[in-house]
Formats: sequence, structure tokens, C-alpha cells
Amino acid sequence: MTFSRRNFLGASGAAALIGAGTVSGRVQAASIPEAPTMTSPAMQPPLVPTTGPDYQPVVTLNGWTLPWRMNGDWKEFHLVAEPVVREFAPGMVAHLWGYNGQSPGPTIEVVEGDKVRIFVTNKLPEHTTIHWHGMLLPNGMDGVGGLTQPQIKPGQTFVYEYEIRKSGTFMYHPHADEMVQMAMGMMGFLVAHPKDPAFRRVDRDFVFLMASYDIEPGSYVPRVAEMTDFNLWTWNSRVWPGIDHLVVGKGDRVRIRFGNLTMTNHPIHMHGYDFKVSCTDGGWVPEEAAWPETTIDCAVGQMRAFDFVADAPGDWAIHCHKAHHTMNAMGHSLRNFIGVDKKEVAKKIRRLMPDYMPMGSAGMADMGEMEMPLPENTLPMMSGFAQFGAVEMGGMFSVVKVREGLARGDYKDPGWFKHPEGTVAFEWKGPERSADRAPAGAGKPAADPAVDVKVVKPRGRSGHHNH
Ligand SMILES: [Cu+2]
Repeated sequence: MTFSRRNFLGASGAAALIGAGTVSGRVQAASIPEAPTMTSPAMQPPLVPTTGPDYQPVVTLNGWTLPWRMNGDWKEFHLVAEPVVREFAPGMVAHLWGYNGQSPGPTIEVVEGDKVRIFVTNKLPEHTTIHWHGMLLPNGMDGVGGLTQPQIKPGQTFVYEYEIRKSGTFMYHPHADEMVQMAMGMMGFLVAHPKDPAFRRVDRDFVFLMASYDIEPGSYVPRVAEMTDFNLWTWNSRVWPGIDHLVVGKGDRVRIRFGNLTMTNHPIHMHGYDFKVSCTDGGWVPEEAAWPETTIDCAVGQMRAFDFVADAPGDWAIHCHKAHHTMNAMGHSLRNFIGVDKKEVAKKIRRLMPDYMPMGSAGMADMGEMEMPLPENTLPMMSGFAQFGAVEMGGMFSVVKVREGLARGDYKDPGWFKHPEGTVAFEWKGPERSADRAPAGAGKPAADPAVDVKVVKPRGRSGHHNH
């Protein structure tokens, strides 16, 4: 782990030094805990609890969990709102606002029944607040600037104190100059674990927040007044191929939780499985009422979690099903040139612009592998490679890698899936060649279909629709 731990006391250390219940809440608040920071976009190992009830800590894609200290009965955190530089994927960084060195901010993990004290220091050039989305708490801790508290001015530190009344899936974000501050990347995940360690427990628990940015190709700062036309669709302020894979052991019980702070809905689809929607930001869905899905739509301001048992090994795609949301910048104002022969035009244009490449006469898949000159700090519209070639994706796309024999807590990338022989789609090259290609049985054609296939014709009169 690379976060700064200067003077920071671990979860057990502080409690031992200060002694439980020796001073009142207000006096304790006089000493501010260290604010650890993280600038690496690499996924940090889950933070296993050392005090209090046991729980399965979450893993934040390309992120981390904020360490805390115990101070008497209180679990204390320190968030610092500040400008940050975030890599979206290798080849592009954005100048954003976030917390403790990163956008999104660190994930906060607490337990039902915890008394939580969160210090918030404002190092932004304008005022801010933090709203604890979905939390049941005293009205004055709700973080709505002007309505429930004065805004936190630059340089000030405010304290939020509340008891965690229920477990579930939550998030935090500013409720001050909200349009600008969320468009700049200010948000973070908040997970409240159940007091009962066995309640709805899983073996791996992944979290990410969805955000959208409008960053002109060649620039670094989001346009914050954009309402609908965003060009970068992110999970934890990362885009494919920069988003961590979700590494899972075969047989693991798995939970994936996400929240939506963009300006449109995202139907999140996972291949290879059906799953149950288990939790929303409103609470747990009772097990007998959890409904099956393979795509779960997440509206603006909503959070969803789904659970499954990882019984099918493989490299399974997980992505937003809006095709424009699995593209990076430059994908939106293109005209459709399918069927247009641009060879003659291209020759003429190349006399003026030697680098000119005509695109899209037969679809745009060629953009997934081309090395076209791009403006600086700009990602290709679609990119990323896997064992069979270009994946032709961007934005909200990743891979759930289910593997046999992974150790508990092993999240290292296991590489691409080794498919059992005869289980990969293959090119038909006639009966003999294809029989060679797939000798193991699965997917092997039984005989020459040209001979055996029976053509089934619809019954009824022609032109009449059968229902
Ligand atoms: Cu989407």
C-alpha cells in the first residue's frame, strides 16, 4: 500500500492510546486524525477490520478504502476535498476535484451500530459540503449547504457525527455547487456492513461509482456546464481498457455494487450468468423477493447491488448496454459512411493532409486496431486487446475473470482465460477442416450440414402471419 501514514494510527492503535470513553465527543473532536492520501490508480487490497465485528471488506475498482482510527467509542475518518489528477486510462489524465488525492474519493466502510465521526477539510478554491446519500441520520448531518448547515469555506474543517442505523450500499457527494463539483469528479462509495458477520455475506464484494465527463480531445479539464452531451463514461473515473478486471474464484459468492452520478441511466449487463438484485440504496431486498436479471438498469442517483455464485469459469464481459457508453471521446459527432466509397475522395484529401484516413465505409470496427494520430492526452474512441484481438470498447466496460483455484483475497490479474479444447467459436471451412479444428466434441459438427439439414418452412398460406 502506498498511502501516506505519517502519524496515522491504525484502527487498533489509537483506541489503546486514548482509552475508551475518557473524554466527551466535542473534546475528542479537537484532535484531527491524519488524512491519508492515495495518488496511484491501482486497486488497493481490501482493508480487513482489526476491531469490532468481522466483515468481508469491499474492493474498490482502481481505488481504495479510507483508513480510520478508533477514538473512544467513535470511528474517525478524515476526508480532504481537493484538486486531483486522475489517470482515466494509460495515455490520458484529467484535472479533477476529489478527496484525499483521488477521484472518486476513498471508499468509507463502517458497520451497523458504529458511531462515526468524519472530519471534512476543504482545500478547494470554493466552498463545499458532503451529503451522505441514503444514510438515516440527524437532519443537521445531511450536508445540504444553506439548508442544513453553512457551506464549508476553503480552509475550514467541519465535523459530521452520526450513528450507522442500518447496513447497506451508500455514497457521498457534495451538496454545494453540485453541478460543478460532481462534474469535476467529487464522489465516493460508502458501505455499511451488517453487525451480524453472517448476514448476506459474500466472498468478494466489488464497488464502483459511475460518472460522466465532457473533456474535449486534447484538453485536461471537464466542461462543467454540459447537461447531456458527455464524451467519457467512467467507472471510478476510469475508462476501458483502464478499468480493473473483477477477479473471482470459481465457487465464490460475489457481490457487485454500483451507484450512478451521471446525467442518464445505465443498464449494466454481465455475460455468462443470471444474478439476483440484492441491495439498493434503500436497503436489502429480502432474499425471497430478490428478482433475477442479466441487465440491471441504474437510474440517476440510484445504487444497485447484485449477487451471484461464480460457477462458470471464463472471461465474462460486464458493461453498460448503451453502446455509446462503451466508447471514448470522439465517438459522437461522426456521420454514417457505411456503403460510401471514399477511395477517390481520400486520394484528393491526402494531397493536402498526408495522414488522412477515410473511416467507416464498412462500419467502424477498424478503429479498434488502428494507430491513428490523436491529439495529445486523448484516448482512442475504442481500444483494448485480449487474446483474440482488438476488443473495440471504451468507457464503461470491464471483464469478470472467474478462475479455478484462486486463494482467498487473491485479486491479481490471472491473464486471459484458457478455454477448454473445442469450446471456442470457430470458422466453418467445410466438413473435413472443421472436424480437424474442433476434435474434442463440443461444437463439432455431426456431419456435413449441406446433406443433413432439413429446411423447416413456416406453415400456413404465404403472406399470412403465424402467431
Ligand atoms: Cu451507460
